[in-house]
Amino acid sequence: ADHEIPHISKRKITYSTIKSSPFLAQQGTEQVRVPNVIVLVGLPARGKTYISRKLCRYLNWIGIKTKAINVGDYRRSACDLDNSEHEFFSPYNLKGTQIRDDCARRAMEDMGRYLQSKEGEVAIFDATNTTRERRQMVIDFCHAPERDPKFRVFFVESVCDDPKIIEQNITDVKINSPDYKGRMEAEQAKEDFMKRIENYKIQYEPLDEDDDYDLSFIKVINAGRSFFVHNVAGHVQSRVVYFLMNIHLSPRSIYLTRHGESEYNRMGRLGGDSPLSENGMKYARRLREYFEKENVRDLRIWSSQKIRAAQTASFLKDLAAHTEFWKPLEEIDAGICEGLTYEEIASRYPKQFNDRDKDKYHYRYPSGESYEDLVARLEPVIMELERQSNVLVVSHQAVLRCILAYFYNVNPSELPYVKVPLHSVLKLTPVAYGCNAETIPFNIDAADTHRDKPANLSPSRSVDEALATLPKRVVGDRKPPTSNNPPPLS
Ligand code: ADP
Ligand code: FDP
Ligand code: F6P
Repeated sequence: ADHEIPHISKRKITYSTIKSSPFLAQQGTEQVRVPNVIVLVGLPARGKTYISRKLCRYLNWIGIKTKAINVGDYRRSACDLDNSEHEFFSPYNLKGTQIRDDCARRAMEDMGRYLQSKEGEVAIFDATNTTRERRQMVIDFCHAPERDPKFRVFFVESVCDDPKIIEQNITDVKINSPDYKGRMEAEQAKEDFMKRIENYKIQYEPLDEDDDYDLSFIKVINAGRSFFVHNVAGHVQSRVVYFLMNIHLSPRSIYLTRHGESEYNRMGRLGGDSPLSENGMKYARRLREYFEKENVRDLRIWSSQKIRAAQTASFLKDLAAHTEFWKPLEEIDAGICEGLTYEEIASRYPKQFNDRDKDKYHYRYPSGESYEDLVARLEPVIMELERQSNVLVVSHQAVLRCILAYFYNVNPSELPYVKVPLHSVLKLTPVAYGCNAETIPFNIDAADTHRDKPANLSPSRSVDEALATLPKRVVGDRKPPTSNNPPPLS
């Protein structure tokens, strides 16, 4: 699996053994799904919850059903918040230690139920797990005799000795947690949290290449400056490693926009390769003015290769450090429906139109694509977005829905209905556990291309019922044409 590990300059990567083994285990002649457990390890304020949530979002987005379980939440609901001060976390506090172990056990049981229910494929166990004894408890649970197949365990340890990062994490996140918020002043909370860390340090046993030789793990050192990867087994683990090696914490913004309005947008026609309308050209010019003012350092522009996107991006070219035209950023391929309007599809292919409304995420246009296909096509784009600094993506309605779903954790049934209007920019800026989103509308007329899910999903519905949520058309007759020949693509 070496080819799956990227070369990242400026980062030190040490590989121990990387075993290649399939996601599905073979039992007799039958293939069985192997549940995976990802166990976080590390002192408090090392980004474990951040990593858990981000990984959870990514795995769900690529279609691997994942749940992150935070043991801190169990502790907060199990006992009085007065028990959140540093004394509670001392290894010499027997009652505290017992409560923490009980919480970990209850969280593990919930995790087991989730993985056993077949609802879940991966569980992320987010606690400090700083002692070998605790880690052994998790392994014993995952490898319990009654489990068939056993849960595959992968440890992700975050090691950080950079006082600036730790201080920042405490200020940004910890003092605002329910443990402290409204109960203590910021300075007092910071001081208490530092003492909590000292209490965990007394017992901390980091993962070790020799002492933990049989375990599978990655150590993320100083927020990704270097990595130690050991004994990776299986598809999920190798994807996790690849993902963790690509994410970074440097401040930056990601700008997303659709191309300016196209001739086809005005006619309500899907796909094709038509040029910008007059309004679309106006938007491209205004977009340039916006980026002149934004003055973004080392801006990279990634545009779809379609004419309408390339035209939009070309207005900005000299403001960017680098402009690239990516095939994977092209709009969903509507197959036999390319160039048609929704009205034409509803009247020519009523069954196809109905099937798409019933399950828009999984529906694949004949000779074309589904949203699910799009997500698979966009995975390298997301990975590259994670690696890069400031980026502007110029793409299309369906593609941007998929990208937004990754950042906002939108589930597959809602993803194809995310609103991405023409002539506006969405600016995403990462903060603590998620990202801030700012929508910048440009107030330039544009066609509305968003069609909501209609109420009537019956296969026997009329064309009018199928078209009940049709957006207002700018140009052309709304009635379906009588001819069966689709119009030529421009
Ligand atoms: P923990 O769960 O370890 O107590 P948190 O996840 O709550 O810590 O800390 C969140 C902060 O950690 C975020 O502000 C984020 O910027 C930072 N962070 C994310 N990844 C890492 C990492 N690998 N090392 C150190 N800090 C990180
Ligand atoms: P968090 O809430 O950030 O996830 O500070 C450690 C802690 O942080 C405590 O809240 C929680 O009790 C603990 O993690 C869970 O781990 P342990 O079971 O190892 O204590
Ligand atoms: O109408 C503009 C457009 O980008 C088409 O090219 C594309 O087929 C469509 O939007 C995707 O949106 P939906 O999946 O809602 O039909």
